[in-house]
Amino acid sequence: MRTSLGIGMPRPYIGINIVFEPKFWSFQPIMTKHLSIFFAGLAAVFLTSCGQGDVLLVKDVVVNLSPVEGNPSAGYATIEGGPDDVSLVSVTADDVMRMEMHETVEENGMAMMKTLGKVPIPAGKTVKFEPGGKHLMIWGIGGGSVAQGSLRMIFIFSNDDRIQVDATIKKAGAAAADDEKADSTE
Ligand SMILES: [Cu+2]
Repeated sequence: MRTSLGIGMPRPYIGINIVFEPKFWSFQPIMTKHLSIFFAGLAAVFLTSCGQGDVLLVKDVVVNLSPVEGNPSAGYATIEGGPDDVSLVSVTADDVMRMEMHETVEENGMAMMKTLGKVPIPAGKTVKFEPGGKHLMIWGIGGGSVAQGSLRMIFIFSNDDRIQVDATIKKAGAAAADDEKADSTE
């Protein structure tokens, strides 16, 4: 009994090794091929969605620094809509006291400022914050940001996208001065 088991035991192991190893190796190229087809498919999906050009993004962010201490500065930006309609719900920055979204509107021949709770950003459309229209009103920009000439901001959207940008701080020009005059009528 013992002797026959002792002799018999190694044989199945040898058999398994010899029979299964070549099969195992021959499976590998097939699996790799399937995986590469899978990844190629994924890449195609990503390329397709990128190819449409509808990626939510924020660019050309500029702050026109107020020349008058205590007066708010104005911020401008270009926002390109993504694949879906969203709203810009807030713009924040760590290094400011307060920031609001405003729109300059004309009422009875007078330029007035209106606070905006949210700004619709339609899919694939460009929305501009620019002098005389929508703008950011910024109070109390930190001296460090002013000294380095840039202010880090986060644009928060209704789909929970948060886009961080470094706005260029420009010393006050004519456009900024006009905007502050309008703001003082608030
Ligand atoms: Cu304003």
